[in-house]
Amino acid sequence: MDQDNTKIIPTSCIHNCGGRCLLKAHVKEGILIQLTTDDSPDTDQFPQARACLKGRAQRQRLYDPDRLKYPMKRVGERGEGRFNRISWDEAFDTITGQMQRIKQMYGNEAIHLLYGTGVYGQISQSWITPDMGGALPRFLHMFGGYLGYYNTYSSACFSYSAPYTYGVAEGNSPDDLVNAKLIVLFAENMAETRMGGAGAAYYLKLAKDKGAKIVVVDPRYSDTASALADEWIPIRPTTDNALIDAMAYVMLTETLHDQTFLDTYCLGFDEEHMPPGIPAGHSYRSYLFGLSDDKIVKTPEWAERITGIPRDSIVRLARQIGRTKPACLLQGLGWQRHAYGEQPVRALPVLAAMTGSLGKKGGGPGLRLGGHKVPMGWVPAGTNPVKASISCYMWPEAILRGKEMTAADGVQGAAGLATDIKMIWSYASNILINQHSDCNGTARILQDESKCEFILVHDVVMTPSAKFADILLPDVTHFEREDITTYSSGIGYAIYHQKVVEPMYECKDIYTITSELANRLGFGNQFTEGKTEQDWLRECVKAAQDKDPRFPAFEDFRRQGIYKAAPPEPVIAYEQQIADPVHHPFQTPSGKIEIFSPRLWEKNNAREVPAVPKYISAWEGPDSPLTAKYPLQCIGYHCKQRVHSTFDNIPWMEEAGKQEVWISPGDAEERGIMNGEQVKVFNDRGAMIIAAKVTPRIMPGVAAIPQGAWWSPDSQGIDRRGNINTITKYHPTPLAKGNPQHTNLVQIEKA
Ligand SMILES: Nc1nc2c(c(=O)[nH]1)N[C@H]1C(S)=C(S)[C@@H](COP(=O)(O)OP(=O)(O)OC[C@H]3O[C@@H](n4cnc5c(=O)[nH]c(N)nc54)[C@H](O)[C@@H]3O)O[C@H]1N2
Ligand SMILES: Nc1nc2c(c(=O)[nH]1)N[C@H]1C(S)=C(S)[C@@H](COP(=O)(O)OP(=O)(O)OC[C@H]3O[C@@H](n4cnc5c(=O)[nH]c(N)nc54)[C@H](O)[C@@H]3O)O[C@H]1N2
Ligand code: SF4
Ligand SMILES: [Mo]
Repeated sequence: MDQDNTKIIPTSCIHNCGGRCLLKAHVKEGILIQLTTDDSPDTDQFPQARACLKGRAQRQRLYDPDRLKYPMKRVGERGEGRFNRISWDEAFDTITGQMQRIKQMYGNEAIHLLYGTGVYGQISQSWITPDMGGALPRFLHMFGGYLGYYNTYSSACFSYSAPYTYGVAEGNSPDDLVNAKLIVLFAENMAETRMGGAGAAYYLKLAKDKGAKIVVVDPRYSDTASALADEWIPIRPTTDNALIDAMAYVMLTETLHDQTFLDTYCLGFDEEHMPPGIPAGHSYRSYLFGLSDDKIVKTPEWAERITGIPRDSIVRLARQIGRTKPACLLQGLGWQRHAYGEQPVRALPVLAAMTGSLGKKGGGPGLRLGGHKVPMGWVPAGTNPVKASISCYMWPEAILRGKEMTAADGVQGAAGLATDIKMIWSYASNILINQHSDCNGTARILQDESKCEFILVHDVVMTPSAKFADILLPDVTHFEREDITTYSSGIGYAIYHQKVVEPMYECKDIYTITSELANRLGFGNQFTEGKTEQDWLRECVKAAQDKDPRFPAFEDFRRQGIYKAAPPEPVIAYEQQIADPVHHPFQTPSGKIEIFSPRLWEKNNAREVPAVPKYISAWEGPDSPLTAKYPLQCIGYHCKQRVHSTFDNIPWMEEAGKQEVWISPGDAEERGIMNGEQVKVFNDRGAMIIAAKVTPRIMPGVAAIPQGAWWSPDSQGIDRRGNINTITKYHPTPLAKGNPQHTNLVQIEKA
């Protein structure tokens, strides 16, 4: 407390940005008057958990006059956004009534907990996986369960296909970047996607200071490329496999590869190392040299035609990688949010293996960065009595035709679904309309009340998804409750966020809501065990202390707000497997790095799910017949001004990054478009009006829109804010059933 009665209370920022940053709330007379951030010494080992622009703007969210203030029920058509105020009593009665009715009529499997990533915390977590806990899954499990999901919108193709190569996906931790001589980033824009002070972008900067060469392969001259790269290689979206194939071809023909490494650790690189029973011509090498079905030799000239990258650049990059051993080849998630997003994920590891870069400092397996972990307990959720789950992306299909869905549609845990989805619980999620593909198509599904009969939304503001609620509940922000958060990509920090102001308006947090619902449903005591939020948090810390004896006492942790677990050394992925392959095989069936995957071979779908990673021409890719009508490839990207859709309603953020479509000068000139002019971006699925950013920072033939803008259709159905999901397609990827939201063809014209 300083002399003018201002208290400084540690808190955090809690959204899904891959970071986790410390905030310090300056509170005077119950009002949060200022936010500052981590000012402890900034060292390589313990970088400050400094907040980015968004964390520092959190007061704008807390005191946003448009916050939801009381429970409401829908009075207009679904999606229209007309609501009446109701009491909490009525809200609770309606929810328990609907839950019981739906359970009785259709069974618990008809209740779907929607993917949503707005809140991270050991009590209030919104993104739920079976190994996590939290109040919401605990409550739903006790009610008899719900239809859950696997996959994420983030990394469906990555997480699903990397294990086919490696068994378990690992990566070197970000603090190892400083040991690298050459870092090649594919579809990885960490300057925007890992922005916190303790994030990967910080280590990339340290690596550059130490002399690492940095190359960025991206259709856009991203912030990472502009701030840190020595070279930018623009590429047509969906074509990275062709680039990688041609580089592998160059390395082989110039003998730049490490044959001993391949012979020792890999399955299926060449015909000499194939699993038994596979006919000749199916190794990766045969594919490169035109000895497999397509008969095409994967030369740099071939790749130039597909990728748009000049032949000489391909050869130069291949030599640079081949001559720098180890090389740090890193993938972001941008290239796997595509039509055949499974393929590049498994292709880059081939180059990593060819250069023998695995298991070494300054190298890596060609996957994503890994990280240091910090132990922490959860509010225990128990297990879900409903065993079936769907890919998180396929819920609209499960509303329309759930009963028909089987393993072929990606249903896991059961042969098929017993019912269509009849109720959606959407907590801290804008997936319902904004973040899922094809807003117009999704709206049509949701508008039909005979399909999904009840939609519950719990958020802090009237988002586009909130407008589709039948019952809309106002949440507190994390400043108005207590929790602990640990999730961060890279560095192992745990952060305690204290309640810094009292709950505003009639807002209620998820623990209070689920406790009250449990009471009314008759299992209140079992649910709460008589514990307050803080009691649960003490148990979470106790679990952490059991695993890490240095974890501070609860009161100290709460007062300090942050615990920085000491990372002794960088994590080096597959270090043991490389050092001692006999005792530490890879966790694949063969124990090898499966460049050729027998498990994929058995899928018997060589065109869309090949056993070795291949270039597959995308359904809305650069050589699709649809380019005649819609000639531009339109990708989205994750931008610094928002975390997805969170912060889109905060005007300050528009000053940091505008909502505009990137278009190259040539494409703009052809269409008579000037920088800053309003343009129409459209295809058969929808249209939006948005400002044009005419810039050489994007590859000709490609357009890019920052994802996450709030879908705002006018009376004609034309989106006026520029939500890229107006034009994205619902089309699950063949293997992972993931979201190909960066694969879209559009036309752009003057508005
Ligand atoms: N076209 C396209 N679509 C995409 C992507 C893309 O690249 N392109 N990216 C995808 C990815 S990777 C992801 S992870 C998803 C993310 O999609 P979502 O998980 O929906 O993420 P957000 O848009 O941030 O929405 C989170 C919601 O939480 C709310 N929220 C924030 N704080 C609180 C709180 O304290 N309490 C409550 N109750 N609510 C809160 C916000 O208002 C917002 O409505 O989007 C996916 N959609
Ligand atoms: N500030 C901020 N940070 C975030 C988020 C956010 O919304 N805002 N979201 C967080 C979440 S949940 C996630 S999942 C991650 C997402 O992280 P990513 O998925 O890695 O982010 P994207 O911006 O979708 O893609 C990264 C880059 O890939 C490029 N790209 C797109 N298609 C291709 C392609 O075909 N080939 C190549 N080579 N490049 C391509 C894009 O131009 C972009 O620069 O970010 C996290 N961090
Ligand atoms: S990097 Fe992420 S957690 Fe950190 S302040 Fe920014 S938005 Fe919040
Ligand atoms: Mo994500």
